Amino acid sequence: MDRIAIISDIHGNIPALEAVVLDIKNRGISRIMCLGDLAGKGPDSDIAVDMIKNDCELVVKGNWDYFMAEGDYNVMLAWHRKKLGEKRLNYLKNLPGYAEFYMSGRLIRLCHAAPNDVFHRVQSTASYEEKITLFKDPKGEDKESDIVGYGDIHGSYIDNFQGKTLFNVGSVGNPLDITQSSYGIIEGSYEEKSTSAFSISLVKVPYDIEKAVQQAIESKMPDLQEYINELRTARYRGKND
Ligand SMILES: [Mn+2]
Repeated sequence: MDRIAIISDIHGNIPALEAVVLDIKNRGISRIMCLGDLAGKGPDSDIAVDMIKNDCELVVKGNWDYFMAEGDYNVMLAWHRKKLGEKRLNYLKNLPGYAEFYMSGRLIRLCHAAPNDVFHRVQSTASYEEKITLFKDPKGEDKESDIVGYGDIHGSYIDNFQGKTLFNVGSVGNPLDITQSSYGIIEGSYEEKSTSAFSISLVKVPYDIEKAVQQAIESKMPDLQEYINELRTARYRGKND
């Protein structure tokens, strides 16, 4: 059996990333894949990119990674871009949109939001009609996947329907479901096309939120108060909606 940890949405929060990487190592798991949004929102996008580049065997692009590398200029983006520097921005720009492989006889696709679109947001409450579109072949051919894993919405869940399994690993650095870092583990036979047992588990890891808040304050980052509220409450921009 092979075990692979799947992490997403780090958003420059290093205490959260360190807690998750430690939890993964403590379980004896050596393989990590990342579903994007390494950068932006939090104070330390540069360190997040360096750690992910070093620790992960596969990384796909998120909408914030796109904003960083290719989005229109604004003051907030300029602050994060300055921290990232040209080399890391280039790394983010060249990340792939999705990854696919077989595990225990299932074709798995991993992406940030949708395999063909970093901006196509599918909430956990979306209809099956909407969710099923994520399984389509991003190349426009007929190779439907059996399983899709994604990030983007910062809240983890697993859903089974129409013979498919959809899972979201939540967010390491900016969780918006509960105030703990989130990631997933898939277990099965990697690159094996014959069917055997396969599992997905979703892990929640407590981390030092006040340390992350302190680092954000010291960095003098933009949108500071909104970020702090999200870390402390797991509510988007600190509001109930
Ligand atoms: Mn995100």
